[in-house]
Amino acid sequence: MPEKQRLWVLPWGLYPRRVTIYLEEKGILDKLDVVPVNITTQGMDQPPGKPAGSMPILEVKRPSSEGAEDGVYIVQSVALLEYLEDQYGPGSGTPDMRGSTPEERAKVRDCMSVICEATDFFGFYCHNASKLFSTMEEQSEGAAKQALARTHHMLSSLEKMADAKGPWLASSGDHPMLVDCIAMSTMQFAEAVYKVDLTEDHPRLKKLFDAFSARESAKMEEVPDFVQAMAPEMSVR
Ligand SMILES: N[C@@H](CCC(=O)N[C@@H](CS)C(=O)NCC(=O)O)C(=O)O
Repeated sequence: MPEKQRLWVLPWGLYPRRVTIYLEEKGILDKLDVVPVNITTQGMDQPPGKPAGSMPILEVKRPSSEGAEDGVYIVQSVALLEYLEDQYGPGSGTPDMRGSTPEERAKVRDCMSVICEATDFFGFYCHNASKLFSTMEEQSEGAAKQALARTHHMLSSLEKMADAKGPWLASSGDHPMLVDCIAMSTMQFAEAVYKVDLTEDHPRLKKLFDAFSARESAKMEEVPDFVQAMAPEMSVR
């Protein structure tokens, strides 16, 4: 039997969660060898075979031998989701999570761009406001304020674009699309790690969050104690 492709994840991490929620929703988690990477106050583990760098990382082609440089990897969550959707698209017996017409796909991608921008701003806010990063990075209260405001601005834009009926953002179907997995991971991570409710003042996102929370795919691993202890201490809220 061919070896499964390895997927390295920080199990509770913001960007890796996009992918694990998606895999659960598609029912294809068992197609990959999902490798959880541990993080402690000493830093991140480096399991054998994992390339250096942030997660998620998907191994498209395993290197010919340990340490060889001919392995092929995808290192950006959105590219990785698109690749998996290409592999397990219509006809694979799994839900189509990109849309079946150019218009539907455009709507999903449009909303994806907005939630990705909001997510990156939220991450920038956390790095500037949370005690978790205070000894590792130079922090700025002004930057934190601006980043949080931009996060909410983008979330408001997303709400305006969203399908009126819901709960899914870019379709009226019976299952979430790629954009919903991304939005859910952002809202869940914000709540679980930083105790920030990103759905406050965004009722349409709250509707998505509540519907998604009831699904099996939304079950999330425990956040390590040291992260839980420091992360929610924010200089700006
Ligand atoms: N733009 C990247 C961001 C990935 C990222 O920052 N991942 C975090 C975890 S949520 C990470 O792995 N941080 C640890 C590190 O950089 O070593 C993506 O979309 O995949």
